[in-house]
Amino acid sequence: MTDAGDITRQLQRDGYAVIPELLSQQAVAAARGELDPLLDVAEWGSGFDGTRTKRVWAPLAVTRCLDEPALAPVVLDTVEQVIGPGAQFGITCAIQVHPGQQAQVLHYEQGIYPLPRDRDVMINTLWALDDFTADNGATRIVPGSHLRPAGKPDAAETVPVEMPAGSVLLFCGRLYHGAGANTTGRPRLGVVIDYVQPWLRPCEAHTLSASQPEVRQLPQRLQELLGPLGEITARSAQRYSAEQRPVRTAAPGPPVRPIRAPKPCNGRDTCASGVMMDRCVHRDVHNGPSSSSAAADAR
Ligand SMILES: O=C(O)CCC(=O)C(=O)O
Repeated sequence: MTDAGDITRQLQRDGYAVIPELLSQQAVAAARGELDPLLDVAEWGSGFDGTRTKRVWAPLAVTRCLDEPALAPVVLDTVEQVIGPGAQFGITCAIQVHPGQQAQVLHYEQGIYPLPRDRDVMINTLWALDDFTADNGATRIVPGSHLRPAGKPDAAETVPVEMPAGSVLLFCGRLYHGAGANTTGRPRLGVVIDYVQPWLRPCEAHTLSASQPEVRQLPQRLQELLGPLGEITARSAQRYSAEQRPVRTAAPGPPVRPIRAPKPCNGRDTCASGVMMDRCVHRDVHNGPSSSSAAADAR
């Protein structure tokens, strides 16, 4: 399946779609070759991420081996059809699920935003750089769960998305899913590239994770997705604004009174509170502690 219209319809109906072997085996091997050394030095995760799972966050800042999947035309067309124009990257991350890792807790990615579950604001892609199988930690999904109200489904409702290396799983930001348990002796490598509507703050600060001079050398489309060239155009702004808000001018407030610095105390004048300065409770402010205590001593 490589038609964005068909994939969009499947996403809307089932919440997910798989495009088998969209990446060539050479591209898979090249990506693995660049990611493996980064994963070797990556730390083990904890809690939600998994104690037997390693992650390389923001890989697009350090390698160009994922530009091809990140810019796959059929993926970008689908993203635009489902969540609209001007998308930017959300999370980008290489995820290596090692032997012994338990199944991840079920969740839905756009749950990071406190929004109602009545629309998709995010499309997730998970690229298999190993064959994904039921026993090596293939992502488990709950088909159709994007259309349900919030509430974690039962693990028994999940199905593993088995797919050969080079394939991509696209799923709605509302679909419940999680990495599966790896009961084999070999790690499973996948790359997550999420796309979010342009008005949302991405989970990662892509504009900071890569150096700007380097980012400026990248293809224009990649710069748009990373942020520096991203913009909410007039067209998309109209589409995303929940309502047309009138521009309000601020009501005139009381006149602003100038703030006067306190005069140094000379023991005769009155301070702003109307008290002679040598008796004023503010005298330490006017005089400084040492001179006011010197004045007290003199009395
Ligand atoms: O690696 C996977 O299969 C899914 C990981 C995931 O959903 C997550 O960490 O949010």
